[in-house]
Formats: sequence, structure tokens, C-alpha cells
Amino acid sequence: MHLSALGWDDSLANLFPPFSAAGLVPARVALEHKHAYELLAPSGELTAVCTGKLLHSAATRGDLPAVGDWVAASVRPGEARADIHAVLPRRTKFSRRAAGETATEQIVAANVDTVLLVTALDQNFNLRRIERYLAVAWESGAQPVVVLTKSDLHSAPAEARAEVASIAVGAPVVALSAMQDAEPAQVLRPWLVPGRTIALLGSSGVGKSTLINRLLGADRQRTSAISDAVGKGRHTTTHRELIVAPEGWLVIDTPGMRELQLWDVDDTALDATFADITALAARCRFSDCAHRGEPGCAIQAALDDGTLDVGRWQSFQKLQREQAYAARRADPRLERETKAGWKKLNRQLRAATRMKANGD
Ligand SMILES: Nc1nc2c(ncn2[C@@H]2O[C@H](COP(=O)(O)OP(=O)(O)OP(=O)(O)O)[C@@H](O)[C@H]2O)c(=O)[nH]1
Ligand SMILES: [Mg+2]
Ligand SMILES: [Zn+2]
Repeated sequence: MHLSALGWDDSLANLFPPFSAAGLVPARVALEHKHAYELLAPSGELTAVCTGKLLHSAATRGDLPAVGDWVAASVRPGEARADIHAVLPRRTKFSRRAAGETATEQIVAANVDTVLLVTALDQNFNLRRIERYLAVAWESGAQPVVVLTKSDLHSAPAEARAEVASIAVGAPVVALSAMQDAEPAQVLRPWLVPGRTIALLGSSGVGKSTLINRLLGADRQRTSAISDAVGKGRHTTTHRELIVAPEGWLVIDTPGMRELQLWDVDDTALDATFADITALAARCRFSDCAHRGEPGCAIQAALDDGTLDVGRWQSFQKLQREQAYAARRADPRLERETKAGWKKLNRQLRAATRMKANGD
């Protein structure tokens, strides 16, 4: 298989000469086990581990190889085994906060061109969840496409699609049924391009693997009716995996995520997701308007006349709070300062309440 078929491009080729000089070859991470990786290389599949040096130099998990990454590896002569010496810079990346005490970045998928944000048109359909996924997608650098699956279970899928399109500013929205559509791949054709990588992200049971099987025209991925919705935390897909389609496009299947904790979603990503709110806020009378009842507040006016949906406004505020929380967790110093700030504020608040109780 040629490198370009795996998504290799000029910008990667330009930075590789020093690695080739050291006897290393480029390969792409297809699968991540606990301590080993499956790589795709022009010579074929390789089972690989990180060198001690790479492990040692990694400050966080996010510095280690993840599915979709390009790496520089040395192939052991006569074996389908390799050692990973370096992770090449990521063009795009999806990361989230890994569970645990301290915030560590976990890379969900790297070098994705188009991300399909998958939601089912069933009882779990939720606009707020789509907004959350969109914020993460804009942050990643990949082009988001909202995919509404199980349209056969919805009485008015076209209306649901229109409703989602109204909140998904800048992202195409498609609705499909992997069960009933004769050609579900048809609406996704624009993004199934040889050498380009798509990834599917969404809750467990929405039909990501089922759709991938339909796109591939083969039962490549295991699917199951038992999912989060019924089986409590059961994920049918357990590994992130990069698959090369016979037509030459690449796809990353991921296990459903119960929760997508924001990692480092910056203001730009939130602004892209909520472009309507940003535009409104720019029209508030005061440039530092907190939208809490100030005179001439354009947000309040839009909430009052119904042009801004209350749910969407609350969703925006929630994501903003979460983003601030994630930033504090990533920066302990900032958290200490904020804590100290809160203590001070609480003391002031208690003092003020006592004064009031005393009738002052
Ligand atoms: N009615 C209907 N059911 C579907 C459709 N697509 C998928 N399903 C069903 O939904 C269930 C879950 O599908 P999966 O493809 O395993 O879901 P997943 O998103 O890969 O789930 P995880 O791997 O756990 O993240 C299966 O029973 C599928 O048959 C669809 O378009 N319509
Ligand atoms: Mg799956
Ligand atoms: Zn305002």
C-alpha cells in the first residue's frame, strides 16, 4: 500500500527527511492495545511498541501515539514488528479529559479530516448533546458533519434534520437509515474521498458501527442492540480502530462515549458553535455586558421575543462554565487562585449576611 493511500501528504513528507536519515520509516497507527500498537505501513501491518525514550519524554498521555497518528518507526529486520521513536505533529486531533483525579489529555483520534457526529433519531435525540459535540469538533480542526441515524424510527425525519440544521451553524446535517436506505453511503459521498480520513463519534448504540459496515459493504465491525441505552455502560465497539475502505477512504470507528468531557475547548470553538449568540452579544449596549439584566442587552431581548431559544442559551452557558472548569483542572495554580478567590468571596458574603440579619 502506498503512503498517500494512508493519508500521507506533502507537509508530512517535508518534515520526514531527518527521520529517514536515522533509518526510520513512516507508519500510521491503526489500533491501540494496552501496551502495543498495530501500524499500517507501505510494507504491511506492523505490531509496535514505543521506545523507552519516547515513553520517558512524554509529559502526558497525549504525547504518546493514538489512533490516526503518523509515527516514525524502526522495523525489526525480518519481522512484522517495529519500535515507535516519534509521533509526528497532528494536523487535527480529538481529545477529551481522561477519567481520574488530575486532568490528563486523552487523544480519541488524530489526523481526522471529517468527523461524523452521530446521533440517533430515537428517544435519545438531544439537540444539546449535538451542540456539545460540535464544540469539540470545531476545536479538533476537522470538518464536522452531523449524521442523524435511525431515520426509520422517527415520524418526521426531515423536520428533525431542519431543526438540527438551525443549531449546527457551518456543519452539514444529513439524516439516514442504515436499515432501510438502499444506499446510505449516498448522502455521505462528498466526504468519502480516497486518502482522506473520516471518524465517527457519538453515544453508544446510535449506530456508528452499523453505518460503517454499510459504507464498507461488509460486516467488518461488530454491532449490537445491547448498548448504553439498555445495558448500562455496555459498549459494543471496545477499541478505536482505523480501517482502510476498498475505495481508498479511511475511517476510524470509536466506542460510544457516555460523556464527552471538554478538553481545552477554546473561545473560538464555542464561538463557531454558537455564532448566533456571539453576534447577538456584539449588539449589547455595554461591551462587557454579562447578560444578567443590564439595560440594552441584546441577548435578553432575543430571549424575550423568542428569537433565541432558552435551552440553547443555557447550553452555551453550561459549556462556558465547563470550559473554565477544564482550564482550571489543567492548571493547578489557576485552581488554587480561584479557590482562594471563592473563600474570600464566601467570607465577604457571610459578613454581608450577618450585617443584614443584624439589621444594619
Ligand atoms: N432502526 C434502526 N436501527 C439501527 C440503525 N442503525 C443501527 N441500528 C441498530 O442500533 C443498534 C446499535 O448499533 P451499533 O452500530 O452497534 O451502535 P454503535 O454506535 O456502534 O455502538 P457502540 O459500538 O456501543 O458505540 C443495533 O441494534 C443496530 O442494528 C438504523 O438506521 N435504524
Ligand atoms: Mg460500535
Ligand atoms: Zn447582554
